[in-house]
Amino acid sequence: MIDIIRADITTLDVDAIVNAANSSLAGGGGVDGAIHRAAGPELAQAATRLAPCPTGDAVITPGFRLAARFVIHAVGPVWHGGTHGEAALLRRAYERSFALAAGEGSIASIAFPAISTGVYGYPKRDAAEIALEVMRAHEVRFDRVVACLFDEESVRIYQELQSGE
Ligand code: AR6
Repeated sequence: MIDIIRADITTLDVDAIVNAANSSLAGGGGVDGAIHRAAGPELAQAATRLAPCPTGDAVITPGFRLAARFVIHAVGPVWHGGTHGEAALLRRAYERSFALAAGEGSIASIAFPAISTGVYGYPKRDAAEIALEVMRAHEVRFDRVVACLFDEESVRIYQELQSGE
């Protein structure tokens, strides 16, 4: 069962947190800014060495000052109305994050924010359907998979989808 919580993802004691990054991997606003502030400047140094990261892909770095040992920086799509491959790109961002987590070998717990649903404008319910579908497909390989949400509406949407509404 996916663990749906409302929290600041930077506070979580999990092996890896996923960042909703942009291709430059240099930090930004929203959850990206919060993660970079909490991890310290080493995070941007490590991440930008791996830039640019195409939309729909992800890279992995250490978590530096975070409790999480790793940060997986995933680049979700900007919403352009839904006819520009957004769904496939969002799905790939989640899939690539799981592939990196599995490939690392020592990641048993992982937390995801609602990628693309802030500044990037992806409709929350459509994004949540994709996020939960990919999380469910991979959860058996992990002790804990967390959907870490920041706003009440996202929590309600995820809970509704989880309960089959
Ligand atoms: N913990 C968990 N979730 C959070 C946090 C937090 N501390 N802060 C915000 N959220 P966004 P995007 C939620 O805009 O849409 C950045 O500038 C937020 O409520 O962070 O993928 C990057 O550098 C929303 O539900 O990411 C990129 O340029 C979700 O995280 C761009 O924004 C994602 O919102 C990426 O846009």
